[in-house]
Amino acid sequence: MTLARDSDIAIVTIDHPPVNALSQAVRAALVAAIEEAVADDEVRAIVLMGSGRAFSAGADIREFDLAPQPPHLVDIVQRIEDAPKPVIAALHGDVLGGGCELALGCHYRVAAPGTQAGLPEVSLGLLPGSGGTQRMPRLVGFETALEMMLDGRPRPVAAAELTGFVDEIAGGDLRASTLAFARNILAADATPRRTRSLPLLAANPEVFARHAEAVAKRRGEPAPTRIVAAVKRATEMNFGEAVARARADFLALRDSPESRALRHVFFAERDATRWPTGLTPGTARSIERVAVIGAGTMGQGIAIALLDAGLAVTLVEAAEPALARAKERIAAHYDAAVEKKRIDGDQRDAVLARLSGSTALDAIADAGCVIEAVFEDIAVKRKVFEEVDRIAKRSALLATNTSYLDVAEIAAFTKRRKDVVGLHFFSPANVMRLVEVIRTDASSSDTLASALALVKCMRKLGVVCKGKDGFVGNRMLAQRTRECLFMLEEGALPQEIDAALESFGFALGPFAVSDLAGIDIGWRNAILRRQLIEVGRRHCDLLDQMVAAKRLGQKTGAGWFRYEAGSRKARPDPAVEALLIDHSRKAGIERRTVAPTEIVERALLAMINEAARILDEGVVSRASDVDVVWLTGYGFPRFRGGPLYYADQLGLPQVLARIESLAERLGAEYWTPAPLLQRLAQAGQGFHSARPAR
Ligand code: 3H9
Repeated sequence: MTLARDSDIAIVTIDHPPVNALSQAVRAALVAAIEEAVADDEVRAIVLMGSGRAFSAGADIREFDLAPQPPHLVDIVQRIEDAPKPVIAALHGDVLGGGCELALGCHYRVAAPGTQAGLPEVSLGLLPGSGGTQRMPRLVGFETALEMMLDGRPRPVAAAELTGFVDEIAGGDLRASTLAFARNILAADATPRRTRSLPLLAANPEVFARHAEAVAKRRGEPAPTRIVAAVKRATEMNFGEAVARARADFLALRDSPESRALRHVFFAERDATRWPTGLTPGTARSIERVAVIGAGTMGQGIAIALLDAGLAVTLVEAAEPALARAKERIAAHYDAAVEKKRIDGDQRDAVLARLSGSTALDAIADAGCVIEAVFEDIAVKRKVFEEVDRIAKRSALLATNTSYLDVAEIAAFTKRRKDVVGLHFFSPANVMRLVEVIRTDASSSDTLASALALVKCMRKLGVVCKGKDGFVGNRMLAQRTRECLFMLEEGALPQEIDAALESFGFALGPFAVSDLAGIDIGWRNAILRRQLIEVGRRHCDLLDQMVAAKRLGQKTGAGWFRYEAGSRKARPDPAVEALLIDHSRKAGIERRTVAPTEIVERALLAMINEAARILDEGVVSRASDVDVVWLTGYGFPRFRGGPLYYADQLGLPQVLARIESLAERLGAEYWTPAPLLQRLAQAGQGFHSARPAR
């Protein structure tokens, strides 16, 4: 924190890299600086700004696990608002959460162009606890304030909806512009304009009712409901009382399991981007052009993601009609973006000018990276990689988008195994954030660094893993699928399994997802897995039956559910129930009711037990990486923190005991507890106990 003077104006600068989080020490220094400036008779106005890349990203999230330490932000904001001299916030970069509340407590706000303001507390299972629920509506109205607090998204301060938030967008240098603004205020003899005293726009009760209805659908998240209630209090009670109530709600939410889980997610996502422990750091090569081999749905999605990242893309597909179709679809994607006004026509043309296509593999020769996205068949991959090895330039990063095959085996098709990694994108590849970055023992550190830099440049989250057979995500998914299929043949219906897992918090149940993706996709992967792993004793051929009956999911209007023409709504299908009853009878299984608790337990524990093996084998270097894969790639509810965080909350002795009891009831074949789970449970530890200190 620094306190400087420009003639009769004091300049208080928060200086706590990297993002000026408002830790206890920062808060204490801030109060002291404000008090000093207020007490100084020569100071007539105060400018509050932040150094570095942000005004402030808000409260220090690392402190939320500790008891609240004074001075509390809510009191500091009040102190600033009560100051007898004008306080002007000079905003730049991120102005988030408590940082935004600090700005709201100032009497005026000047912002640099490009500043982003937001109240993202909801993403951490919280509500704004330092007066933001009462001050933001007074500046931008109830509708915008509620939207900001409920979606948590930062918005550019120049956006029309934030007009009331900023008094001026700085034309040039922020400090100079804010000082000039302050002098105008002083020249006009303007008194402090306190946000709390601004009139509230008449609130339309419909606004609260509509938002209350929308948040009721956010199952398992207590914060959104409390946000709507807190903002509504602005119309029901006096300002001080409403701020105190919001502060109490904030403290209660801070201690809730959902907020703890969401804080875990915040740090887990950042930890995932750290270099894996124990590996020599590498240097990323610069990559400007990427060749994508295979122009199917996945190849197209990867190409769009690369184009969006500003890279040049060469799309290679064996047959001309398929290549033409892929290019048309990519162009249609950008046409739609123009229609939705996300980009303009010139931007679309500029993006498409970076895309070229060829039916000849020779076109990959000048690419800095080659991503193979062809059919999931080792013989096909072999052919492609032998050719790639011959044609690609020596410095190129070579990647396969395989979702199950052994990347080391694919790398061995080349004479440059050190340059090969797996880049497992998730469909649709231009939307999904997760990429499993698969290294082999032969991949060099520079190769890994290059792959991670490429993923980061695509604004995706790369989780480094090793291995084969589904890596992290699909390997755990296979276990969950197995257990869900077993439960179908024991008596559950797809809609019952989906409902149980949706109540747990998944946006879509596994059978609705399977219908969406295409049952044949899961079936093909299952066949592949049968070749890769030892087939267990209990085998269920329900997937084969669905494919044989041409029930492939939404695309055929019938899968685990039925779909009416033009509708994506999954409706229970008596034909599926009949198929299951017949199947169980033939398999000699007496059908019974499978309770929702059993469904959730078996689905989750099957995944957790496999994750323990994944961790033990060193497929990932941190337990939190497993969480990140499921949170970002498979719709695991964020407020549950991820599968291994969830396991830790259950307590590993309990997880172990339940798995042992399932082994007794259902057989040890699929329910033998993973050795790591046994070791940790016996040692009284959790999966995350070994989390690196920050
Ligand atoms: C709040 O304010 C409550 C109030 O209503 C009331 C209180 C009473 N605290 O993300 P990055 C670290 S709740 C602690 O990699 P980017 C982060 O861990 C808070 N640390 O960079 C990382 O550390 P490391 C509401 C924080 O450029 C480093 O900074 N605020 C915090 O991609 C760089 O971060 C939020 O929810 C923090 N608040 O993104 C904002 N913020 O280098 C949360 C960041 O060791 N933050 N760090 O890995 C963000 O959204 C992004 O970090 C931000 C920068 C957009 C700021």
